[in-house]
Amino acid sequence: MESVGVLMMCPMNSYLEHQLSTRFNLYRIWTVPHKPHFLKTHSGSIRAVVGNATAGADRELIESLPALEIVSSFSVGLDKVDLGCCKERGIRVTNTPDVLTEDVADLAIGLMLTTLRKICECDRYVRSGLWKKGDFKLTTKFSGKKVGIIGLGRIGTAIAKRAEAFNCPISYYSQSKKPESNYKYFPSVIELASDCDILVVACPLTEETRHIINREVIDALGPKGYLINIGRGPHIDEPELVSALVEGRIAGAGLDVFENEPHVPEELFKLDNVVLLPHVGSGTVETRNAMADLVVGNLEAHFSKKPLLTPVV
Ligand code: 8YV
Repeated sequence: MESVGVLMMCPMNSYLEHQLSTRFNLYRIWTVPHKPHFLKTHSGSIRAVVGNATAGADRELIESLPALEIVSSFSVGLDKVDLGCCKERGIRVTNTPDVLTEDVADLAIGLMLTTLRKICECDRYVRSGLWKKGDFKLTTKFSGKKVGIIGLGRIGTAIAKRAEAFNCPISYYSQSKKPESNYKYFPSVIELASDCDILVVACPLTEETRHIINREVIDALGPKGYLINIGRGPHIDEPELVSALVEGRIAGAGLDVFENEPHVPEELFKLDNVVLLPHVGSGTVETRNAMADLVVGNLEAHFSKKPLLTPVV
């Protein structure tokens, strides 16, 4: 397969890069000085694109690559891939489901605990020597809080299971009620937000879920409510969230994702009611290696005409 051209869209993971480079003719687009010229010269030989949550395959890229057969994403979320365009052109698409579910769910629980118990602020308190001047203020209990989850897919379900171990009553919103679930279902996000203490975003980003957290939802969550986002930045109307946090219209937020990563609204830096993480939900060595193995395995399967491991399209 050494002659198969594979185009990687941004630096993602050194193990993945190594595995790809030993099997395929790997092009790293971020190292190319003039992209349009590069694409023109190599378009005939690029048969696969490897993207991730940051850079995928939009219509413009897909249309500039006439030999493209497959897009293999180093992510479970496919919001950076034009799935409609891939379908139209018979281009296969794969992602990395399941292998990252536990890590992302673990991180969601971590965000709930760090946000309510102010663990990061406690750490800053000790490091800055403030403890010598007095005890840390009291925080908010996590166990038993009502957790409302938007999206009861693989990750949402894994979060629910973990939160249950903390005696948290679970409710959820999704497009339709899940007959297999005993959790309380709300047919709208507003109703879910009004009824829970902690609202967690765990659904895919689509046209329907963009800004699913808007001012109305934030106000329904209210001044004692917390918002946790391990989905995608654009799920939240970010300026609305920032003003709600600044004005104390919600109690706090734990955010792993932002609208314009790696840029985070600077107003948040001075707030102690937020925990800010650099999109690390799946960021463990074990999980990123498993994701890389899936990306490579899908490409190998495709180019040896075997069934794909995790096909989406
Ligand atoms: C990654 C993700 O951060 O799977 C997803 O949808 O957002 C992540 O696992 C990313 O794609 C790794 O580069």
